[in-house]
Amino acid sequence: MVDTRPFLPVSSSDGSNPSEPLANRCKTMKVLLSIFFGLLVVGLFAALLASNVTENGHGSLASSTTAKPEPLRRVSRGPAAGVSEKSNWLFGKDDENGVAFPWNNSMLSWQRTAFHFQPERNWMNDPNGPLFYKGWYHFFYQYNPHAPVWGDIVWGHAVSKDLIHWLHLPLAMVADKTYDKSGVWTGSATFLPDGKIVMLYTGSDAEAVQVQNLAYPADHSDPLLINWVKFTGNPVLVPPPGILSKDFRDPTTAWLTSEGKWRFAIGSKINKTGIALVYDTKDFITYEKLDGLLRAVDGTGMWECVDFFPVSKTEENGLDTSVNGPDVKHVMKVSLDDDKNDYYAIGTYHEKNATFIPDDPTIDVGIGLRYDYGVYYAAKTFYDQNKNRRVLWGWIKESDSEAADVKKGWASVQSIPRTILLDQKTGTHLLQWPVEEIDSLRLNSYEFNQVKVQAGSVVPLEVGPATQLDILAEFEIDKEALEKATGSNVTFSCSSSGGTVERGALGPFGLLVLADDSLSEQTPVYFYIAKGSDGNLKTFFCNDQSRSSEASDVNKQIYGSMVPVLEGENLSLRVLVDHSIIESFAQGGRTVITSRAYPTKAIYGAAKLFLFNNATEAGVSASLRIWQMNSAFIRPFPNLDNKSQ
Ligand code: DQQ
Repeated sequence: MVDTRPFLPVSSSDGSNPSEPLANRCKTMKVLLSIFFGLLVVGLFAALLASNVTENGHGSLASSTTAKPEPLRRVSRGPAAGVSEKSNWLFGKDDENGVAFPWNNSMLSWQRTAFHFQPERNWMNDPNGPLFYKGWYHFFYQYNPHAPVWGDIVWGHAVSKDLIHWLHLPLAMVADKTYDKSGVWTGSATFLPDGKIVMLYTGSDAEAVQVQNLAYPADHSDPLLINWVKFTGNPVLVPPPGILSKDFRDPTTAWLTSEGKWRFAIGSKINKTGIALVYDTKDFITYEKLDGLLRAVDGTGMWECVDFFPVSKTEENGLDTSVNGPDVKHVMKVSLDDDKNDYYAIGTYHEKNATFIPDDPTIDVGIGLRYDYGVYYAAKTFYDQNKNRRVLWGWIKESDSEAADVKKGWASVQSIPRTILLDQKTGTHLLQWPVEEIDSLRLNSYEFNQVKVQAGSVVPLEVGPATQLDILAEFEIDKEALEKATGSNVTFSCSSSGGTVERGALGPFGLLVLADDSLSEQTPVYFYIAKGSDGNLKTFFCNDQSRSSEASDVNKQIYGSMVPVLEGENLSLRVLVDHSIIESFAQGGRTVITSRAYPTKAIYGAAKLFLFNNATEAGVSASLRIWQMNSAFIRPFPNLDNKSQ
């Protein structure tokens, strides 16, 4: 079941004949290899001649390839297989026959991240079954070993001692059984009281019916958990009556009931209502479907990757998934297949009837708050018993074209793992923050104190190349201007209020990241304060991608939402810039936005950082600490053959 050669080239299914004698196949292979390498050398030489890409002293592109624009071709296979579109295809209404920007190798290689988790090549999507075991953090993920587009999904696997420096391991599970022949899809891990692990995952079976399967480590004494066994009684669950065969997926981590049974949820829908089905089991072999639903919300469509966990009302640490009681709130998260965003609600779990009731039904799960207002999907948490915290992983997909992904040879990254806590000050929001281990990548730092940024100005921040940064910033806004500004009842929203070019009395102001000297490319990460006609202030946190790239075939949405700012708090920001990813956290992580930016000029040494203030009235003063960030050198696990197996 386990493929120990995940990163070797894989031949297509029609390319080999299993009945051919081995010696013949070896001979054919040698001939093919000689032809292949011959062609490769000629090809590389031709590519070198054609590319002619150099960098000048400042690292900016001196010249570039001018490959002819190509029509974009759609290859995604998600919808036919029973999940919706997985790649980014549409950028505008008429892009069905759109034309690709002539990306050159230099631009494309710059996009690869340095300290975010990515496989060496090909496609990745959802995080699966994260856990800590015998000194290692384990990360499994949806992976296509054959191409940089979604399809042929199996489980990739990597380990790390610190959630940052990852080492790739062989694939954990491949699609080798009837019950997962069309794909080994998303699943979650549960620790049993004796320390053993069970993994429940969705298989898309030979007929593309979604079923639930059980797997477990072949050898619990192996800290690397390299080999996995699929239970002989699989599938353990099939779609129940009333649920369509392609609407039954992504089991959660199980939690214990007070009767000692395990309980978990599975996402589904009935017509347009998103629902979470609930099952109890004593042994993960036989299961009882409960009559009620954990939650159902009209109009939200299919719920993917449901997550359900407790957060403490009183302490700053994470809680094991089975914890409940008066000092605990519960968080329910659903990934909405219809709009590809992760929504959460905070509320109460009622064990007796297995339901979740949100504190505020107007911001119920799927219609209220989001983990992240940018590119972030299919997130999953786990309780890290090593550091007594709950850690959140999320899939950050590409927002360029599939055609560009095929050229790059890879698609998608994972967010920096984030600790996740209840914000005890507001009680209404969660706080997400990059795990503390990321600080180990900090190199030289730059400090700027009380930098005055007048209304309508831009201030450069000299920090060297600005493609791998950790930025902490605080802004103070001119108090007099705050008081003087006239209120209005015009409603502001990041996505529809024109981005940073729309000026208000009290904003926008913040940072321009991945900007070139002339600011022809820039991605503003900013605050906007709106004063209502009642005199009340509302703060918004936004990310404007509209000028992030001169390329036409990338998504240029403006993202963001409201962020609560409490009495006495300064406006604060943390931004992680890692090549084509910008993860930004406002007010300690109450509102978070992840953007993908694909600049064509603001890359390598030409990527710069600026402060800006485009308000018409208020000046701001900014204090910052900025670190250059090291690479995490994510690579294959060394000398694996000598390790456990
Ligand atoms: N990805 C998996 C499904 C899940 C979806 C397939 C969410 O299990 O519903 O790759 O991105």
